Amino acid sequence: DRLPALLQRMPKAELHIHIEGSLEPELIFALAQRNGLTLAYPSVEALRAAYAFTDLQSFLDIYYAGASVLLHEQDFFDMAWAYFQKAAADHVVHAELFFDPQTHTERGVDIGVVIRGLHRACQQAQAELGVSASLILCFLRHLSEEAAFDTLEAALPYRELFIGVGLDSSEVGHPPEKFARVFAKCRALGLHVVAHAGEEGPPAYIHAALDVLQVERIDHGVRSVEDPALMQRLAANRVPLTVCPLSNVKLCVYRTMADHQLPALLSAGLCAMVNSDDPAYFGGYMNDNFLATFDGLPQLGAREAWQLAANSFEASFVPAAQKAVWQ
Ligand code: ES4
Ligand code: ZN
Repeated sequence: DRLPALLQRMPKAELHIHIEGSLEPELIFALAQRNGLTLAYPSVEALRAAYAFTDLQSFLDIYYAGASVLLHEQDFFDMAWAYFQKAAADHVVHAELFFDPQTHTERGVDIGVVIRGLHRACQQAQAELGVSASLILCFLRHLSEEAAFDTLEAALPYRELFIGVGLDSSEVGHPPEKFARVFAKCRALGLHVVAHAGEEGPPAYIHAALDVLQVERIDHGVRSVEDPALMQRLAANRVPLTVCPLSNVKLCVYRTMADHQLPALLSAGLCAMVNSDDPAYFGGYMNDNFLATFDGLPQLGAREAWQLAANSFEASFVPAAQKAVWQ
């Protein structure tokens, strides 16, 4: 079967990767040692054994604990550089990385330390791996809109080092409307805008992300299949959905990969594509996601593989001239 080789070798873009979610247990322990920190887990194996999630919140608790070893600019660089090497091996030629500044500023880390470290890794990825990369600052939706405004203000000295903003963390109970004003300000600043919606939250959150936040892409969005009118809207407007198959199975959005709705999204003409979300926690990077998805959903074949790659470039925030080269 030549499909696995096609999945691995086809050039693709990754548009939904939380860079803190690429922190492998080995690097968590190495950074803890380097920074003189003690972890709540005795070993790499004990930490990895704790990666058994029942829902989004059970994951987020351990994800924020893992990120607590990041203190210095070099730590952020090392984390992102490790990710770019994995991405390049999977023929990711363009990546748009989410980062969560509030996870670090709440621990006293300066936002400039975070952004400069990540930006330096992005520059080295282009220079040494030929991977183009940009940064998307995410607001934590379980915190207040005022905290998001404070984060945006602190990030403005680095405005040229990130291309957009997103909205992540605990979805249910924190609808898009909560962040209407801060997203309006971000749009006025010329930032791209995206939001997680319809991962655990209802289709109404996807409508609100589009109507109230005026986002250009929906992160996850898999619960749109419950709302036929929403499906038509997403297809007609080519609103991209950055789907993360292994994430959805690990967080029990679907019981098994065979239950995943990616085939339904593609059949309905939506601009969906495959992403890794938090690869260190969910069982792998881009190629692992493609292999698991096509293995669990045998109705997907070479035609869909090509469509997913084309969709990833169409949905990316790169200039049209560059898209034309990749597509
Ligand atoms: C996340 Cl899978 C997921 N959903 C929402 N927020 C997140 N942050 C990191 N991974
Ligand atoms: Zn995500």
